[in-house]
Amino acid sequence: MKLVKSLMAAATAVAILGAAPVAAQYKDEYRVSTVVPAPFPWGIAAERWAELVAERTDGRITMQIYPGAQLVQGEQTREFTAMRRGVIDMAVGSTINWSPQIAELNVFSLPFLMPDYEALDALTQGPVGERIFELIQENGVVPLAWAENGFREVTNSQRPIRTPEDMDGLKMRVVGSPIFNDIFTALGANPTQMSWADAQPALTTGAVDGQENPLTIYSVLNMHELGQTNVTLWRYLADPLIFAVNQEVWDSFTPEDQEIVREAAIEAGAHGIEVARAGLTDDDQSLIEEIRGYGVDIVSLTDEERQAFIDATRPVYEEWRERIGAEIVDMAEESIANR
Ligand code: X2X
Repeated sequence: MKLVKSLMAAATAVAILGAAPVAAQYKDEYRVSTVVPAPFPWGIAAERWAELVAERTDGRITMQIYPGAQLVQGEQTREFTAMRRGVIDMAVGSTINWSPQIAELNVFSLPFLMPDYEALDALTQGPVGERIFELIQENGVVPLAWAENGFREVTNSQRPIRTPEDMDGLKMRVVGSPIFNDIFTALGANPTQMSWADAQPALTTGAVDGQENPLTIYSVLNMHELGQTNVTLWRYLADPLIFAVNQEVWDSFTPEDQEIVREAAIEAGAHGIEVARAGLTDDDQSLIEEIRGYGVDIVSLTDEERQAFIDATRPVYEEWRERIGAEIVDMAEESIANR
């Protein structure tokens, strides 16, 4: 009898509410994927996002961070697909790691396209960023905000690198987009693609001579203790990070909560960018000085020296212009020229 009564009450409620959407059940926990945890700036950005959301939703939305791309067994280039399918609810992911699914994301990996932070901002905050967000949305994932891994500098255990010839034969760990293989092959090095999980033991054992990553990654990992005592500041490319949510998860949130999650991502992204750039700007080189203090040989290239690297990688740039899509590359070049 009780059951019948409550069924009737439910039926009445449905009748009264008509077609109004019934609030979907929220999950106890939303799984957020990253590659590196705090205190890397990437992990700090993800944590800030989770904290702000927990605070502002009074705990309705609890986000748990899973670093090391562990939700895809460390295979960071599968992160985007897993998020699309709902294996991952949310992510703060690198454009490099999502580029196997969305070729246009390789625009950030075109060698020597972005000479400085203003150029990077001109892309993420301009029409290129808008187009990238549209593409992510078309692929079934909701993009919310940008953060930053950073300009990727080249390091190795063998010798200082000042010219492309200095890279000859160096065994380099590279990340999972084929453009990296092409760049390092063009420079005469011997690149091997590896996940971040595999890269760390490879550096520790000396299975590879070198790698490329932002100096924040270098410094948190104390790479100078892993023999990476030669650093060349060449600013050949930078990988932004994107905050995103699986479409079904997004649709299950009330509009009010959607706004909270988006706003929190934007604020966490701004904070993440600040942390990612600290000590690496023209006015504040303190992180570079700290690394030099460990006895690391840090090479800054003159414009002429940098030009030799630009020339050596130009064929790769031109080949990838077509693979990425000439339209978005043109748009990027224009945004940078007008920055
Ligand atoms: O694997 C890397 O080098 C890292 C941590 O920078 C990325 O995930 C792109």
